[in-house]
Amino acid sequence: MIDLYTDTTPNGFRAALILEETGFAYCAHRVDTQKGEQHAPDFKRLNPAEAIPVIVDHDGPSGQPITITQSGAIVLYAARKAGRLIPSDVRRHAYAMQWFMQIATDITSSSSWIFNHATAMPERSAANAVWMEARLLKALSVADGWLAEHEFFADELSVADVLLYPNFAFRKAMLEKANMCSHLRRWGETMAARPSVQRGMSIFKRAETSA
Ligand SMILES: N[C@@H](CCC(=O)N[C@@H](CS)C(=O)NCC(=O)O)C(=O)O
Repeated sequence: MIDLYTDTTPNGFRAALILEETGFAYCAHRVDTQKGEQHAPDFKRLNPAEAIPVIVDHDGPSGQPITITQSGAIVLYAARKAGRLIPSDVRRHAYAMQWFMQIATDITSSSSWIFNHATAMPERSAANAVWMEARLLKALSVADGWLAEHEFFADELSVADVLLYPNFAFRKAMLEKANMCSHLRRWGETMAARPSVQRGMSIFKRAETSA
């Protein structure tokens, strides 16, 4: 059994998606970051960085429990444990790793995150928000160009697709409004049709506990 501590944010949904996709039994606990529950002492013991998502796999390596933070690390851990979503073919493996890194660093951390916080920073600037939106759209356009010639980032479903989907879902309306990234939106529809993605994205709309 895996305990998942998460919230309804892109990073949080990544962990839910990989657990749904790999089919491990898990129990979801909501940590409401808007209410500051990530700062509670019990949660801080799980992640001193005071951020979701966190998993505790009670059947970890050698049967011993393991606690893992960082959405990307959780995606890779579950994929490896399941023996899925990390292609063994060398070319596909390289594509999966390249896009996993590009999504984790260029698309989500240095573009989507900054854009998201542009309106919440102590000194707000409309010009900065416009600049950050353009930067995010550029980063997403690079993924769009790749997906024009690839059904999935590694030509088969992989950890890279799981990593990006929640961020894409949060930015879909922006892309539609800008009438941009048709290939990325086609990929998003393919992902959205997966029952595992639907379950992961509605994790707290369903029962509080999922197994
Ligand atoms: N790099 C981390 C980022 C984790 C993160 O920033 N989580 C946010 C929610 S998406 C959070 O818990 N923020 C709480 C806070 O900043 O106080 C990951 O990928 O898991």
